Amino acid sequence: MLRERLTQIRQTTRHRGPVLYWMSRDQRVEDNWALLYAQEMAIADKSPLAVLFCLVPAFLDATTRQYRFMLEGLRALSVRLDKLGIPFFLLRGEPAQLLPRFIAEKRIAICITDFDPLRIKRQWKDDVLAGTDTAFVEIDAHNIVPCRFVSQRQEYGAYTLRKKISPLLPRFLDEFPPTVRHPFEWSGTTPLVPWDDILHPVATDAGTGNQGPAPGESAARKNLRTFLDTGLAFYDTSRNNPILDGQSHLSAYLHFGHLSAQRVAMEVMRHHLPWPSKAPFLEQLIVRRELADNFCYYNPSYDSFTGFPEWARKTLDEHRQDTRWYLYSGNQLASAETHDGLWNAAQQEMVKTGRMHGYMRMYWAKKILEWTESPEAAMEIAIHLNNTYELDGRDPNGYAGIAWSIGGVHDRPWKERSIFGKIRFMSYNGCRSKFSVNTYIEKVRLL
Ligand code: FO1
Repeated sequence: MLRERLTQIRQTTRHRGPVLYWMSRDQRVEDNWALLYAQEMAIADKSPLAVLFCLVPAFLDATTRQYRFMLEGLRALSVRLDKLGIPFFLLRGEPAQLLPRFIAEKRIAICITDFDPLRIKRQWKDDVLAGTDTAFVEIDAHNIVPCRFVSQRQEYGAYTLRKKISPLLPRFLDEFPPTVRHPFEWSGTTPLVPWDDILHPVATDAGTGNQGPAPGESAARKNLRTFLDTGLAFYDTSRNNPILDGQSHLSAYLHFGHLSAQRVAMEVMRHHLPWPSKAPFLEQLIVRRELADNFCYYNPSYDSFTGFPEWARKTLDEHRQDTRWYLYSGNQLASAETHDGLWNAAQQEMVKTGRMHGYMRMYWAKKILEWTESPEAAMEIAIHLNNTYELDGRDPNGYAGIAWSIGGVHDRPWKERSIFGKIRFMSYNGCRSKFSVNTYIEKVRLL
C-alpha cells in the first residue's frame, strides 16, 4: 500500500498481539486499504486480525431507512469476513467506551482506523485515543488521492484541487491486492451478532419505503456493472435532467463504503468509451468528492454560515433585511407544502425514495435560502432534511453541496439580487429551460 495513505496517529513500542481494524467509513472487504494494511501488519507479525464496528444509537439524524441499508450491508460483510477467518465484532454503544475496553480485553497490539473528516468521527477518535495507549494508525481508504496528502489547506474550488490531484492520479490508481484468508487464527470465540433484532429502535422512522438500491458490497458491484454497461454513455447528456435516469446511483454505496471510489475510477478509465464521455463523471467522482472531504477536513465550520467564504458572508449579511416573499418553517418544507410544485416534487422524491436527482439538489437547497428568514436557518433546515431523508446524507458530499448552494463555497460571486446577494441564483424558469418540469412532477407523483 502506498504510504501516503497512512497517518501515524500514535506510535508506541508494540507488544505482540492481535491487530484490530476499527471499521467505520469503509464498510467493505474488497478494495479496502484500511483492511488490507491491517492484514499486512498482522501477517508480518504472525498475529490474528479482527474487525470491529461500533454501532451507535443515533448518528446525525439517520433514521431506520439508513440504518437498515447499513446493517444489511454489514451483515453481508460479516459473512465474507467469516469465510476469510477474520472475526467481525459488532458492538453497540459509543466508541469512547467500547474501543478501550475491547483493546484491553483482547490485548490488541495496534488499532487501524479509516479516515473520515466529519467532526463527529474526529471526536470519536480523540475520545478513544484518550482511553487507551495502544498504537493507532489511520488509513484513508475513501479518497483516491489521500485527503491529508493531496492538500494541506482548504482549497478554493474544484479547479485548484484538480491541479493537485490530476498529476497524482496515475500513481494512486494502483491495483488492489486481494484480501486473503487470514493465516493466524483468532483465539477465543466470536459472539454471533443478533442481526434480526438489531434494527434500530432509537432512530425515528422516516419514509422507509422499501424501494431503492439493494444494500451491500456485491449489490454495489452489480450496480457499478450496470452503470458502466448502460449509464455511463448517457451520463453527460442526461445528468442534468431529473426525468432521465442518468445518475450513477452509486452515491449510497460510496457513502457507506460498500464500494471504493478508486475501483469505480479504474473501471471507468478502462471502459471503451472515448475520454470526453467519461470526463464529466470522473470529475464528479474524483474531484468533487475529494473536494468535499478537503472542505470538511480543513474547515471546522463546514456545516454553518461561518464556514462560508468571506465574500459570501458579506453579501448575505447585506441582504438579511430583504423581504422574503415566501417564508416556510422546517416542517412545512419537510412536508413539501410550498407554493412551488417543482420544489415540492424534489422534496417528495427524496422522502419517498431516499434520493434526489443531482440537479434538483442544487435548486432544492437554493430555494430553502430564499424561503427562510436567514442563511443560518436555511443551513440548519437543509442539513437536517438532507441528513434525515437522503440515503447518502450525513456525508461530506452533502455538507459541501449544501454549503455550495447556500453559501457559495467552491463557487464565485454572481450578479447581485435580493436575498441571495451575489450567491448564484437558480430559478424555476431556468429548470424549465432544461427539462419538462411537469413530466418530473408527474414522475414523482407516481412514485
Ligand atoms: N459509523 C459507525 O462507525 N457507526 C455507526 O453506528 C454509524 C451509523 C451511521 C448511520 C447512518 C450513516 O449515514 C452513517 C453512519 N455511520 C456510522 C458513519 C458512516 O459509516 C460514514 O463514516 C459517515 O457517515 C461518512 O463520513
